[in-house]
Amino acid sequence: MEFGFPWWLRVEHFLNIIFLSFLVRSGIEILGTYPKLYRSQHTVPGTAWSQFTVQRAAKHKYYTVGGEYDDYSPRISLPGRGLLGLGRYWHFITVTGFVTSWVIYIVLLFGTGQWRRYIPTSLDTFVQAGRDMVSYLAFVVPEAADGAPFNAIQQLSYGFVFLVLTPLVILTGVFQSPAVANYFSRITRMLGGRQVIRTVHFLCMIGYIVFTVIHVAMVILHGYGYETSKIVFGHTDLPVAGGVVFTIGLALVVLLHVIATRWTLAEGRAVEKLHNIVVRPWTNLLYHLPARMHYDRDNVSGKDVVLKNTTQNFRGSGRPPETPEYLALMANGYEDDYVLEIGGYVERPMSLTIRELRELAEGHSQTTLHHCVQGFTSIGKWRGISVSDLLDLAGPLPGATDVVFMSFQDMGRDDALYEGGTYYESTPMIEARMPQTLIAFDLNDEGEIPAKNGAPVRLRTETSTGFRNLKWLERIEVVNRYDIIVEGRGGYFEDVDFYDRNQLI
Ligand SMILES: Nc1nc2c(c(=O)[nH]1)N[C@H]1C(S)=C(S)[C@@H](COP(=O)(O)O)O[C@H]1N2
Ligand SMILES: [Mo]
Repeated sequence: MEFGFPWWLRVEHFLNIIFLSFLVRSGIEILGTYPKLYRSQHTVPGTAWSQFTVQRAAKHKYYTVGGEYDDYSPRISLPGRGLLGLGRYWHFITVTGFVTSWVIYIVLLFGTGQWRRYIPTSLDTFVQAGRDMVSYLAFVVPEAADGAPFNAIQQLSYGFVFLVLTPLVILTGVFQSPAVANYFSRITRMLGGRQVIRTVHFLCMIGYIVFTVIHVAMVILHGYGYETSKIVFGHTDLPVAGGVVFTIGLALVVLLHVIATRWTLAEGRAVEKLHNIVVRPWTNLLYHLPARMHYDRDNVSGKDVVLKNTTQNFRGSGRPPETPEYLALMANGYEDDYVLEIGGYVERPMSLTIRELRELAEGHSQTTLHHCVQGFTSIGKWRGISVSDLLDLAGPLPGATDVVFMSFQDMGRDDALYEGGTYYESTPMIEARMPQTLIAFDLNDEGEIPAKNGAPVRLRTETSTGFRNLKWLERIEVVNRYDIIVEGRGGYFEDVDFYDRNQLI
């Protein structure tokens, strides 16, 4: 068979330079907001196996996570400056292209028989790769085997990148989604759990970077013009033109990065629109994966026995409300004073005390993993009543589309890190009706939820990232449209920052 360099392989090569560089830069932005890697699902401070930050300790004993952000220069990460939401938008926009083109590539590879260029058909390839290595170490460029496009080492390393590293990075990427991880619970366990998956995803990035460095060194060693002529024109006849065209191509990729970075820093909402067009069609499918994973808090895995006080170790994000009203509620014991109002587009508006909530819940609990969008996780056992049961009691009117949750907390007032007004969140009906969408009033059988984790009552949406799990819940309102509330994006962080409430990943 004639291998050569068919046009689709050359196009794929160029696209991959764009995709991988965008994925790495936006990936660094995401990692930077929580630059620590863990083995255990409880990301207890001090137990990271690796960290990429100079900040040693959290700034506050409980409200740790906001202060653990690192922001990098826009020259390094996309878009830089710790803009996690926008980094995620780019990561998912690029992923859409990267995965599509990889699937097409694999189909063409196997459809045309070109897979033989990567997959060794005999053990001799491995033996030959050993000889090639010795040859490289003596600074002699090893020859390609008869009829093959590359030597044995190249064959094996390219094959590894396309057929091992890429499927692995896609798999571990998909399982970053709480919706996927909670639905395919067996696979999540098999892969070692959320933090191991996050670590492997990171190591895949290191794999791509190491591969790229060696690959570029090899291209230079083999002859820049000769190699680029192959990947530009499909043959070795035009080494000068090949070198020039390829170098211009690389310069255009750099220019694309500069434009994308500046555009993102200046026009975040425009990037959000692009994201909504490209990414939402597939992230919306995640609404069809109801969470069903149950963790066992006492027997999560051998590594998790470091835990002494699980509730204290449950990470906290955001500061509790500081109004006299909320403080009085906490001081007086909210058992009697707190009432949860459920109203809006319902037949029977109602208010429920904690005691009533507890009776209606009939001891129901769920033990789940909290996935903060920054990357930390904590396992907690939540007692509460499902939103679906509450909706059945209140009776949504025909045409009700969303459920809005409002907090006692005003971010501008209560948290020096933020601006804006009341913290709120909304869920489309399909998510509100999921079995693990819960109104919780008890964490880890302690009889209550600690103030830092949302006392007295909070929302749990287990298919989604942490920011949507509203704490310090004051009121629930069923609505027939959410796009006329505040900025119309469905939640506090959606309005003031660049987060997508429909992005269950
Ligand atoms: N009212 C309110 N709810 C909130 C937040 C907040 O700042 N205010 N932070 C969110 C974020 S970003 C996360 S990760 C979780 C954290 O929950 P925890 O503090 O119990 O870990 O709460 C979410 N709910
Ligand atoms: Mo978060």
